Amino acid sequence: MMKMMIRCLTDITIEEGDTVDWVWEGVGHNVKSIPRGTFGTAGDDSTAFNSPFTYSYTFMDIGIFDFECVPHSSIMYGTINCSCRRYIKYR
Ligand SMILES: [Cu+2]
Repeated sequence: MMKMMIRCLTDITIEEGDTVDWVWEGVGHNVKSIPRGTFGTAGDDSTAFNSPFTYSYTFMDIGIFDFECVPHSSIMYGTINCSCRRYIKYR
């Protein structure tokens, strides 16, 4: 499991099956995937949550996933690069 703080310009690399935790340190934040619908906190753009609050999502697909905090989208956003596990699967 990977822990991260939601801050500006957050770019991390994980492996498929890893869980990312967004841990609130303040008030009035949310998480929306870009484009929306892949992951994110419940509610619409105006729905925000206050500390203490954690949003977790397990990435099962390889890809590049952008996200933002809608109320602070100009400064709170990032990219999660989900790569394949570093072993070869024989089936
Ligand atoms: Cu925010």
